[in-house]
Amino acid sequence: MKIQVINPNTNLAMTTRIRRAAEAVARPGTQILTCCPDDGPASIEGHFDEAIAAVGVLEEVRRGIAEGCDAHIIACFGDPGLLAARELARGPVIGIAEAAFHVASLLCMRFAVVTTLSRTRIIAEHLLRNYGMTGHCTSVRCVDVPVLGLEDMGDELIELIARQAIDARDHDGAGAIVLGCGGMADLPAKLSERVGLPVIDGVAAAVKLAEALCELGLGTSKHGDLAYPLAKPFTGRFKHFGN
Ligand code: 5HY
Repeated sequence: MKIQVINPNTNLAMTTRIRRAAEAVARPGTQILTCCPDDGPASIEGHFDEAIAAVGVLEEVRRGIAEGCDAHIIACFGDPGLLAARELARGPVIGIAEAAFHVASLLCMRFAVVTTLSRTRIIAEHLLRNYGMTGHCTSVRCVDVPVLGLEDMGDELIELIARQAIDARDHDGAGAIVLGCGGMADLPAKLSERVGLPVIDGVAAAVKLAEALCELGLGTSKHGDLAYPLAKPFTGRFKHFGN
């Protein structure tokens, strides 16, 4: 089985962290193919970044389809381009936010999200609403660290996230914590021990869900809502999307 894991931003160090997290949980027979767009934002921290990054996601999905990938994972907590990617693909396409929400909802009555910047809280709230998960989420908390600042923080970052997670546990009624950034993919074990709750990283959750769907012989429904895009010419820099 080949699973494509796409980091929608262009930061190679973050792509490596995401790759390691995916490979750590993949079955022995699963090949993880990680990638990130050549063009696009170095990090995704708002609606504008998401919109630009979504085009890169779609280009990577097209490439993954051509390379025979069985499933595709969008490893950014905003799940940029998810539905458009599902129109392109026959295999499962899984966003790490949606994956993490569903896994967390199986473990507790109410989970909390701990993400990066306060300005991205609304993105997580929109996803919770769109995925029908609002009733399962007690709060979206932020550590107010830029996405690319996560890498160099070490234990300081653990403490910042743990503080929010403990407050969510003690004051919001959270029974589990969802990590709201692909750049936090290497932190669940340390945080779970520190906080005493299940801590879910969407990269790992998405890999296991993708494996399960592929092993069940299930892929994206191509009837109706997520049918392949209609054939039409595209012009200019998007000419290669045309058919
Ligand atoms: C992510 N941004 O997972 C999101 C996290 C966020 O570049 N990768 C990014 O803070 O929205």
